[in-house]
Amino acid sequence: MLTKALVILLLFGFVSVVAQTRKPAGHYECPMHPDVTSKKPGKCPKCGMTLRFTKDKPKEEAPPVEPASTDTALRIPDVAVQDQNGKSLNFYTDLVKGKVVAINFIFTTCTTICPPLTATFRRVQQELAAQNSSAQLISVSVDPAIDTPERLRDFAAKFKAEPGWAFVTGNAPDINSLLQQLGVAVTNKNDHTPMILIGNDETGYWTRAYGLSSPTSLVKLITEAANRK
Ligand SMILES: [Cu+2]
Repeated sequence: MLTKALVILLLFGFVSVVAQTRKPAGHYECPMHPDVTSKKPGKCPKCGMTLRFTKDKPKEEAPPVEPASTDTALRIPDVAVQDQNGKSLNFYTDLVKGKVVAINFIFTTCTTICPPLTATFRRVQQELAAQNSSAQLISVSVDPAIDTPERLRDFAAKFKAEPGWAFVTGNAPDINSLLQQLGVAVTNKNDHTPMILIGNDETGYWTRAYGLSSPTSLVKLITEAANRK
């Protein structure tokens, strides 16, 4: 009886070793939470993003994503956009130039991370207002074909956005080039990242942060950006 069980156990071990050597070495990983890994495809339990197939690193693991990294060389394109009131604006000139801004990336039909991202921004706006901060918030649609200014206006109203928070869309080529230059372009909108760009245009200081961090820690990063000389 014991020998039989042992044989079966050994056989299982052998089969699984064979199966593993035949599979390409890799695993599924959340683009935003590298600590969330899985052998099978699925969604991240932390943010709901679709896990991406990632080849196993031969030796050294990639360094963990830092909460914020500086990006001083960032160029903000001046593409034509429309805000939630249907107003035509130039992205850099009207929304960023000379300002301290925090930018996130959303689409109104998103059922995963955009509602919590937007709720976080709402609380960031309240905390900034309480501190008399002049920092501005910008939410860029990653789905400009669907997200008309009207849809953005309804979305903004749902999250009680106050003035000083622009929701922008535009024609697809313009928005795509904007996303590309900000380093957040994705081929599938559902793979969009919960990343927030925080910057101080006057000093050219830019940093990236995880968009689902606590509002307080985001406000701290925005205030730090504002105080950069
Ligand atoms: Cu989303």
